[in-house]
Amino acid sequence: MLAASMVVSLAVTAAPVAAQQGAPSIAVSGAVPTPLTLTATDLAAMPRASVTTTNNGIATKYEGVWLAEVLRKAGLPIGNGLRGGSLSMYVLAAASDGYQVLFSLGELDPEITDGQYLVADAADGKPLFGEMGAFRLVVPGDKRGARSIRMLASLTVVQTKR
Ligand SMILES: Nc1nc2c(c(=O)[nH]1)N[C@H]1C(S)=C(S)[C@@H](COP(=O)(O)O)O[C@H]1N2
Ligand SMILES: [Mo]
Repeated sequence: MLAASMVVSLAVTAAPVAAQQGAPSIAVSGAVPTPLTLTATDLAAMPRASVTTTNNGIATKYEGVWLAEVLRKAGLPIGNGLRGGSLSMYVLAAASDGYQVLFSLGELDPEITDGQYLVADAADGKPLFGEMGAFRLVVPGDKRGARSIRMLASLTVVQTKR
């Protein structure tokens, strides 16, 4: 009797936990026409790009999707349409450990700067995992890796102009 009731209570508590532990994703929200929740499957279906970083002489090839493409998918005017009010927008990238990094929308537009901002889901041919998290925003042009936010969980777009 006791064993049977334990089995039942385990089953009841395990189901919600499994639902919470669904595929890792990046929430794209805020001042965007089309809020998104992107999983690795979604990123795999988007235009792919890669960058190589070198850290203490060790090269790492990150693969993923340009951040600009993610923002375009969320309906932002990347490219020719990025002008006027869009240039007073920013993107707050946040990780599951609480780390946050801020980018202006203008710096992320490949028609405005040569900056590279990759939403990476793989390194050296393997999916990211562990303390990297499933996703990392890699900024290879930076002198230090401080803005290359691991465990990327959300991108919140904010319009400052009123
Ligand atoms: N989520 C998260 N990302 C982070 C950090 C962090 O504390 N949390 N530290 C940053 C800093 S200060 C550096 S220098 C790099 C280190 O990345 P690396 O281990 O690939 O060299 O990660 C960056 N990304
Ligand atoms: Mo750092």
